[in-house]
Amino acid sequence: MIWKAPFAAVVAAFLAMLPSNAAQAEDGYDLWLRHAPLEGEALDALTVRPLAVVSDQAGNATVDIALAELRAGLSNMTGRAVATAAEPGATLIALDCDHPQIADGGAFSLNGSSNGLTVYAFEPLGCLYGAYALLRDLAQGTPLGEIGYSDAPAMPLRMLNHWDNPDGHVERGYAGRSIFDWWHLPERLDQRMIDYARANASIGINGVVVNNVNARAFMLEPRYIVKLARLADAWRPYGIRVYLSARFSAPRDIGGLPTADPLDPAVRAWWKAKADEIYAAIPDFGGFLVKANSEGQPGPQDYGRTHADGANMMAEALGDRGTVIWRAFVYSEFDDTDRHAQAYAEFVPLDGQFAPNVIVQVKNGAIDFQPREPFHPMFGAMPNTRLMLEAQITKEYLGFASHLAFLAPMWEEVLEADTGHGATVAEVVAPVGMAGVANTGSDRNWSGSDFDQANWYAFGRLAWDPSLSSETIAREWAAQTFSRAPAFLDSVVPMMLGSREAVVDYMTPLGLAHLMDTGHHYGPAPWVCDLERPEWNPCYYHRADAHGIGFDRTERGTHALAQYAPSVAAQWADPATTDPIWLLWFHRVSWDHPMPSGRSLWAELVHRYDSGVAAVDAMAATWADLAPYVDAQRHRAVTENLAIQANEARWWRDASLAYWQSVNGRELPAGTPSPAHALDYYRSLTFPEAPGN
Ligand code: GCV
Repeated sequence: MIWKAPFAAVVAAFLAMLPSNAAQAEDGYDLWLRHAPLEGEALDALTVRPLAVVSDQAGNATVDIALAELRAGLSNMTGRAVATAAEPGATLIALDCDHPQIADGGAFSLNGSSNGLTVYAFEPLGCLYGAYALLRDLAQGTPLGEIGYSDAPAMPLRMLNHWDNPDGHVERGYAGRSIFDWWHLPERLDQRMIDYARANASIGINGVVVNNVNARAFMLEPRYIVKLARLADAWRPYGIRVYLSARFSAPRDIGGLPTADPLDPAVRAWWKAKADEIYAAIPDFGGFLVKANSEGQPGPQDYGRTHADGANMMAEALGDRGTVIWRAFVYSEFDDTDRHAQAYAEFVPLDGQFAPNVIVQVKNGAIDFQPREPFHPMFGAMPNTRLMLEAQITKEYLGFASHLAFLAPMWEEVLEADTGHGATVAEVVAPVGMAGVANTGSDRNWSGSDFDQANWYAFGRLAWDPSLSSETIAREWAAQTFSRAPAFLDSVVPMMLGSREAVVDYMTPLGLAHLMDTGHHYGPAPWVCDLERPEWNPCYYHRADAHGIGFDRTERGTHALAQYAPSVAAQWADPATTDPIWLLWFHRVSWDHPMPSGRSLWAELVHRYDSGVAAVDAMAATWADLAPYVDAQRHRAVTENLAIQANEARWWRDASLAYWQSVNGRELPAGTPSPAHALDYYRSLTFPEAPGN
């Protein structure tokens, strides 16, 4: 076997030339916490001397997790064992989790010294966050000696909302079944529950609502409280508090009362007793999330009471132990005003009436998580109410799990928006927090696709620090998840940053919205005009006819624009000066309307659809070139998703154009390919089995 040694040497030399991790097959389970082997200066800095990770507070559950994470992460990155006690001459990573000069709430400071680095924090959770931050920096290839800064979360509440049902189905979930195995809890706690907490803690998530806002009352029963308590115990060391979506009619549904009227003393007593029962099992229970009087859910209006009456009643039951998060996502089929205006109309008059432990949770836009929406006019309009932002991480309206759409630019757009009330959206919600509708599921890669992990990551990072740029987040995530090679990052980051705009272009360009098919929201159906609830019809939103297209929300139309502060409304009042990305959201214009590009509206619309399709083709080409940097398994998975996306982008473009042509009778601009099929074909497609419905 004389050839073996040289052959092995040649293989080793060849592998060394390849970008890191190219040879290892990976299934995505490790998310951004892979801690891939370092090289060069970053490796030298950690291996020049023996490495030790220590803390005087070892023995505290949270500190122990921080120590274990650092030891495992450093060992993976350096290929060396990491000592658990200080040794003379060692590089020492120390955790000081009892430091009076650091603020509470998770703040930390990373301080380098000649013999290593100390993570200072006021409390163990700060040390845990500091440990994850240190690992994040190292995993991106930053040499230890260059790391030194302080950080603190900008928002107190950084939470995920799961739309997971107790039977394992996830509403708007595209990553398999629910990660919560309620059936086997409390006896069996899946390892995934720990890995999930770990992933969340690594990005600063500190609250989880475990069940769907379309809630089942039985999840408040004792048999579920013990299950929840097991989860709470498992997640506590990771700094995560559990919350429950509570069905407002629970006193009637499971409590044996004839009513759920929030002003009824028996109902109030029922909620108080229920809260006491939960706190007896879970002393740090976070509180209730409530969807009331929305899409068929029960609520205080069923009894002629207001949202404030309902929220305050539950807040009284929790007392200073917890928080009621009351959703502002309300609209009614019995209200014929513009759906856009209904939440503001219901909630803004209640400003100042909510109890101190009530938070009103507002979706980023006034309709429903569309690929692009202007910020919700409630932000800034309720100065005496604690408002929290709700974003959707799962891509209900952005192509499910198979379309690559990095959502940080969408959230950045909202967070940076100036409300005209003296604050940006980020500034309005910073004292309270952000919630993201989770995209996790039982799929091995958690999110249904590798790139959807980036949205989970980005949500956490933005909730921690809304001033982070999408580019920074994309770079961090891609370096940790795939490869830190500059050539890879310089290519993949721009691809990610442009990906959401591509979806907007091929689905709902120029301010169009809600053109997805009914119920499951998969694929285009702009032709749907006959659903019983008017505001569920795509036609309600596009209002296209032979003369023009778009929703007039100016004073000539529904006047919903008036809900924005005057300086903001002024930007969107005139179609001639409205940024084209919002044009059809606020205006109805003729197909010949002149656009800033010099094209007519019709030509511009076609151009945008084509741009969206071309952008997906470009993403696929970029990704193909990146094969040397990514393990074959994940590279192939992304490639296959991009192929689905390329087909579906064309489907969206072709079906939409075929429909618009049937309405406006216009030819496509010269040189533009015709839709592949006639409109009837697109209309005939049905997908009753589409996931997440
Ligand atoms: C949980 C949209 C979704 C629903 C979701 C609702 C909400 O309407 O399609 O699935 O219900 O928003 O946010 O409550």
